[in-house]
Amino acid sequence: MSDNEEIILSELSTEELLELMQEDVYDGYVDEIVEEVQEALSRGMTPYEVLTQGLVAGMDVVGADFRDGILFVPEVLMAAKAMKAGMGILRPLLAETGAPTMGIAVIGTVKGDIHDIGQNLVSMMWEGAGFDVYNIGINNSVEDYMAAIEEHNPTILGMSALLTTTMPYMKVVIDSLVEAGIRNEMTVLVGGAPLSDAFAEEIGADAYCRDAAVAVDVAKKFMQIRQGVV
Ligand code: B1M
Repeated sequence: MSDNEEIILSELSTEELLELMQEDVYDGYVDEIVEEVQEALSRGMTPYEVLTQGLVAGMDVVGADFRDGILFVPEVLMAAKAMKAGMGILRPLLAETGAPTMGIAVIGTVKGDIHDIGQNLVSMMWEGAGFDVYNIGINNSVEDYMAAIEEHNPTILGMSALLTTTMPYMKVVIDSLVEAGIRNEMTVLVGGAPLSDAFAEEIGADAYCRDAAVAVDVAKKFMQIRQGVV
């Protein structure tokens, strides 16, 4: 909101606060988002509620308007910056569960793709669930994944792709794991808006994760299977 300075956050209902947060993600207002996230947390909302009902909900509208040609790359970059500022506050809170290590995870966005908000969220949520997470960022080639696997010896490999043009690269990575004889040493989980269960199956991944919460549940489930618990 452009006239945000006139708004007294503490006087808003929680519903209004969340609406404002969504609008300010849309408008790319970093300082306002920081204040609103803090206000929402001070009201007792959980970090996950603030994330999903405020920041992610705002980014959903950005996505729809980007698709429809109402917003363009510079505006979307500003929205991403505001979203990241909010996520910066939530990150330590999501991670602070003190849970014992569940396993080691490497996650990164595939080659040709620079979208990282979703995979950063998954990283944070995995950390919060007790995984040691190595986030290798964006635009990862097979060689990048292999180097990270060699260095960290993960039990879970997560890959993210947001573009229909980059999602096929996930299969290139999985095929390389098979060729190297290490595919069965880890669980491969994939995610990103254009993917589906059928796609994950087709490329030989263990599962598709619709969102970060699902990514946590699925990762835990596979860890239990590996440990012979279920
Ligand atoms: Co991009 N972009 N973008 N973009 N962008 C999309 C993806 C698009 C759907 C927009 C649209 O048209 N509606 C469209 C793709 C169309 C398609 O392929 N079918 C698109 C396009 C076309 C492009 C460009 C080509 C635009 C251009 O230059 N003309 C370009 C490509 C750049 C590249 O990668 N080479 C581009 C660029 C950008 C920005 C740089 C401006 C910016 C990215 C900034 C950043 O990430 N640092 C951007 C953004 C922000 C988006 C949208 C608007 C939002 C993505 C996002 O962050 N969502 C997006 C529209 C949309 O997705 N609705 C769009 C919020 C995030 C929390 O959700 O990433 O889905 P998401 O992650 C979720 C789940 O998918 C899942 O969990 C997450 C949390 O719940 N998940 C995983 C994700 N990864 C996972 C990994 C896992 C598990 C779960 O591993 C186990």
